[in-house]
Amino acid sequence: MVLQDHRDVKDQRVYAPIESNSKLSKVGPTLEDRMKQYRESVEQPSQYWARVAKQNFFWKTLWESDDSVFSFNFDKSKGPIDIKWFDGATTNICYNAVDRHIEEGKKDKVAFYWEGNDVGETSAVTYGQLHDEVSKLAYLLKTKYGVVKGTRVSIYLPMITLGPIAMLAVARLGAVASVVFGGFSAHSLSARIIDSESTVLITAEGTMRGDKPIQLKKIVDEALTDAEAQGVACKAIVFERHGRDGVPMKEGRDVWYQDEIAALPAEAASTPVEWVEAEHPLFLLYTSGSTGKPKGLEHTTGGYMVYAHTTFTTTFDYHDDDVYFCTGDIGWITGHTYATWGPLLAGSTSVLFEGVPTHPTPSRWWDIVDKFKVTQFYTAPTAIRALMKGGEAPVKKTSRASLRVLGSVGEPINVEAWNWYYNVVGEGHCDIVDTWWQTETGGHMITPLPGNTPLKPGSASLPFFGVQPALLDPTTLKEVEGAGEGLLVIKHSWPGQSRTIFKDAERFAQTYFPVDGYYMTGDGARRDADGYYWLTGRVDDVLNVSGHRLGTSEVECAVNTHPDVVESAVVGIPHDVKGEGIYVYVCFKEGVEITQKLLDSVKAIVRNEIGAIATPDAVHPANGLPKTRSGKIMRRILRKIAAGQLDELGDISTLADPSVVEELIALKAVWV
Ligand code: 6R9
Repeated sequence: MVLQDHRDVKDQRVYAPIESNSKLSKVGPTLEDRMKQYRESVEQPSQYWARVAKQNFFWKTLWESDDSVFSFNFDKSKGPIDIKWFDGATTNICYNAVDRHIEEGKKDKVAFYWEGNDVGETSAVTYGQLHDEVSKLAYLLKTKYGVVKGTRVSIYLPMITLGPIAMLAVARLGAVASVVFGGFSAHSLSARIIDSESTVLITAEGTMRGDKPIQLKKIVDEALTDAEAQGVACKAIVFERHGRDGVPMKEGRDVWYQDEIAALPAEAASTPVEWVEAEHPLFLLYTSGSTGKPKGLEHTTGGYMVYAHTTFTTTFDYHDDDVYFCTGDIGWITGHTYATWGPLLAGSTSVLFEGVPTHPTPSRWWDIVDKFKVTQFYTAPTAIRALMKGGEAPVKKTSRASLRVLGSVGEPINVEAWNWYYNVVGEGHCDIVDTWWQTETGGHMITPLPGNTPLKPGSASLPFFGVQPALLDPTTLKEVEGAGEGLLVIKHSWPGQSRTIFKDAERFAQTYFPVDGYYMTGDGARRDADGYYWLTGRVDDVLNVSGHRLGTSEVECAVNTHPDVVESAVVGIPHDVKGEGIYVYVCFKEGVEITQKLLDSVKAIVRNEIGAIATPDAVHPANGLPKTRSGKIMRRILRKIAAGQLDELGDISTLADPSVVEELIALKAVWV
């Protein structure tokens, strides 16, 4: 494994927590307050988490003893990888996220302010309304589709309130949701429906992204036909978002959501919850790894619930009257934990936005912030960098006075973007929480806490309660003590940890526990003398494009489906907005004439196979790829050529044919 460093200049400044936030902070105003709680959480993890879990949730039945709320084995040599939290207890997360708040008098509190793609399209859903809608959909799923505890239900939707409603309805029945990002292609969607063996898909006929209409149903038709051909018969419930004209519906397979809901009996509004074990699966979320097809990471009910709520309320220092806005799509883990479960479990009011930050103007997000008086705002560095390009004026036009906390997630935030976020968006009155975590971790792992933790731009700072990070030397695989750099691993389980890969426990063990006793994150990090962590990027072949995870092999597989391609190699290149761009080397078949059209067709095939987020930034024709004598592609060299760092190619003498390097450089001069 190679440590890379994607960071730019190091800003040595340390920013004290915002004073007004310190006065509010539930953890306390000083780092010592945080450390005291941290020490308790790692010295007595059972007691700590038992206390948290009892305080904030309803359990139908409790776990056996507070002395052992968890058990885990991270060491393959001692037996199978096994992670359990609150085992023996029973609960229902939908009950905790909706019904419970109603019983506590929050029936008329707004759960979601929804803001559509176009200005003027807006609505609000209270907890009472949410309960009715969730109940009805659960009733429909149960009575018409036979969805029961454990059934997998796929969800493929734009950012409309039906997204969280569908996730809640599925969980109400103890069924297992698999949300697929609405920007994914038919192929990606069908692969996920097939792997999860979903029997129902909840979707919409279309959406708008800025000026661009997206016909989701067309993609769905292709995906469902494909799934059926491969033995997975999946039905579709289609939400009418813009209209039914010209939308083909397949008899016996597709129905309109609105028609079905309108036809339900009155009792549908009070569908009871299904109590499930704490370790019962809650959802699958497919994510990219360094090899093979995307893996369906499985999260379970009790631990995820406790972790989502605790991290949400703590990292954003959530208070009862706050209005929170997360721009993450429900198709990603950020949209699961921090646009859906965390905010709902806390009984918060949050904003759900369907559109893009630049439509109709680049002030859109800040207009929304002012409209709903948003207090906490959570987005990704790539979006901040894109908005930075448009200058300060669109931001300055708005007030943003309500903001207290600005969150960042998805990739390391570069110092320029951090400063812009802090000074321009936050005008120096907001703490920035740079939250490091992963699909696999379920929730925040390393993060500052508002009003509490001094901020160093570019550092995610300190571990969250209960989280025990360590750095391993990449050569010796021994722990690095004190300040230093290495592979970031976690030594002890935490409640939000993913339990397995759906149908592939072996891959889960191999991928995440290659070193006995540690959960391997796949990221590299540096720890400074204050114990602050500085994430340095992936150490494996996973790309991070605009905060989205993509495997190099996944993109290569897509390129290789091109009829003129013999083989390909994909590497990341630094990109000033996306963070990382996709650079594809392609060897075409003998006799194929290289033209711009041909190179464009390679881009198109990747877009069609995976989705627009995977569209390559550059296609570099190659006569051969630099390989070792044992046939291993030397990506290090490909990365350097792509980035134009020709004086840093290093030793190329171990290549089977060193002349390919010169050829590649010459071809780059002509085509890229
Ligand atoms: C939540 C999410 C996980 C990967 C992770 C890391 C990168 C996320 C980061 C960050 C530096 C941060 N990452 N947050 N790197 N600083 N604050 O993004 O999950 O899509 O699974 O991606 O994203 O490389 O390993 P996921």
